[in-house]
Amino acid sequence: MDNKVFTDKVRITVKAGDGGDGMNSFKAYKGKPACGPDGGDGGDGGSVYIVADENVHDLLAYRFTGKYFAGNGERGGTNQCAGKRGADVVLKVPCGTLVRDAESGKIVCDAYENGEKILLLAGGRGGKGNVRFTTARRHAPNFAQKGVHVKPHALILEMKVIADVGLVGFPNVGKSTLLSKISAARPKIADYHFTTLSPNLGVVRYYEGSFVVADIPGLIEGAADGAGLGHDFLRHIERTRMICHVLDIAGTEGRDPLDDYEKINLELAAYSQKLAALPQIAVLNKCDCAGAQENAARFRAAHPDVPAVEISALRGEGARALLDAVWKLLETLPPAEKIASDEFAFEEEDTWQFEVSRDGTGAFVVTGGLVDLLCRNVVLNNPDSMAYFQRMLKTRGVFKALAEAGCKEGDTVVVGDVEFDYIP
Ligand SMILES: Nc1nc2c(ncn2[C@@H]2O[C@H](COP(=O)(O)OP(=O)(O)OP(=O)(O)O)[C@@H](O)[C@H]2O)c(=O)[nH]1
Ligand SMILES: [Mg+2]
Repeated sequence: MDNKVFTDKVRITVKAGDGGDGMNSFKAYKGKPACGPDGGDGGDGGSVYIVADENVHDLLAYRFTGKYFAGNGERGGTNQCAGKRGADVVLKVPCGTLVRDAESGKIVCDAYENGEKILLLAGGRGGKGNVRFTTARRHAPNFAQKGVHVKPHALILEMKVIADVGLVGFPNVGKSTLLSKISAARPKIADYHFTTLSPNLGVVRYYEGSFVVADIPGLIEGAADGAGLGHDFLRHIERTRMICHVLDIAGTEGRDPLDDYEKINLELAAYSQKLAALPQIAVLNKCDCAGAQENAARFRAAHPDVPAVEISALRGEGARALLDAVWKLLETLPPAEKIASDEFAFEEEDTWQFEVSRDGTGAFVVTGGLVDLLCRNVVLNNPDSMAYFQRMLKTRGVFKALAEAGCKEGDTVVVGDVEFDYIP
C-alpha cells in the first residue's frame, strides 16, 4: 500500500439521463391515413446511484474518468410503443465515502455500509405521447410532450478510512513498526521522519474478534494548521473510535516524550473537538532503549488517569498487553458512527416559478421553471396546444403578474419561444 498513490478525494461530474420525447403520430392504414393518435411515451432517463462496496479500496478509478452520464430515455414510437429507459450509472466506492456537492460543499450522502445503494440523481421523466392527450372533446391531439432534461452536477467523493483505532504520534516513534507487529500489514519502516506518506490499514485479529487499525503519517507541531503531512490525514482518524497515542518513551531523538504527548494532544484539539474527545491509550514505545523506564515512570506520575502500556514494537514485547487494553476499551465504546448528511438534495427547478422582466426593446419577458415546463408541452401552430398554454398562463398567475409589472394592452410578451401581444 505504501508505494501506491492513495487517492482519497476526487471530483467528478455526474448527470442523470434526459427523458425521451413523447411521440406525436397517427395510425395509418392503407388508403386511410390518420385514423387516430398512436404516439407512445418517451422513456425515462437513467438514474445515478452510489454503492458502497467493501471490495473497492480506493477512488483511483475515478481519477481517470471524470464524467459519469446515465443514458437518455429513448423517444416514444408509433403504434403506442414506449421509448426505452436510459441505462443507470452505478458508482462503486469504498465503504465510508462521503459524497459532497462540489458547489456548496454540502454532504449529499455517506456511502457507509457494504452494499448500501443510494440514489443520487433521478433520471428525467419521459414525455407523454399524443395518445395520452386524447379527451372526450379532443380526439386527435396533434402534439406530444417533450422529455424532462436534467442538468449535470459536480461531486466530490471523499474517502474516510473507517478504522476502530488510530495510531498517532510524532514521526519516527514506531507507529508503522507497531502496525506491522500486530497485523498482517507491511508498511514501510525506516529511521527517518515521514516514512509513512499515506495511511496504512491493518486488521488485528484478537481471539474470535478483530478490529481495524489505521497508521497515519507522523504529526508535528502545527499539523492542525497544515504543517508537515499530518493535517490531511487527521480527517482519516476523526471517525475512529479511539486513539493509540504512540510515544518514543526513551526520547531517542532528544525530545522529552512528555512534551511530545502534550503537543500532539494540542494538535488534535486544534483540529477538532471530536478528535480531542476520543479516548486514548498511551503506547510507551522503544522500551528496549536506555532511559525508557525513568520516562515511563514520569509519564505515569504525570498522567495517572491515562491508561498506558509499555512496549517495544521492534522486539514485539508488550504487544499482547496492548491488544488486551485496546480490546477492553473498544468493548465499552459505541460502534463507529455514520456521518450525518446535511439533508442536501440537488435542486430540481421549482417548476411553477416564474419571473417577469423587460428586455431592451421594452417587451415583457417571462422566465423560470414554469416557462420551461410550458414550452415542453406546447406546439406553436396547434390550436389545442395554444389553448392549453393560455390557460396555464392564466391559472398560474402569469397574466396577473404581467399586469402588476405594468404590461398594457398591445405590449409584447415573450414566454420562451412564444411571442404575443398582451390582451387583458
Ligand atoms: N529501538 C527501537 N526502535 C524502534 C522501535 N520501534 C520502532 N523503532 C525504530 O524507529 C524507526 C522508525 O520506525 P517507524 O515504525 O517507521 O516509525 P513511524 O512512527 O511509523 O514513523 P513515520 O512514518 O515517519 O511517522 C525505525 O528505525 C524503527 O526500527 C522500538 O520499539 N525500539
Ligand atoms: Mg510510519
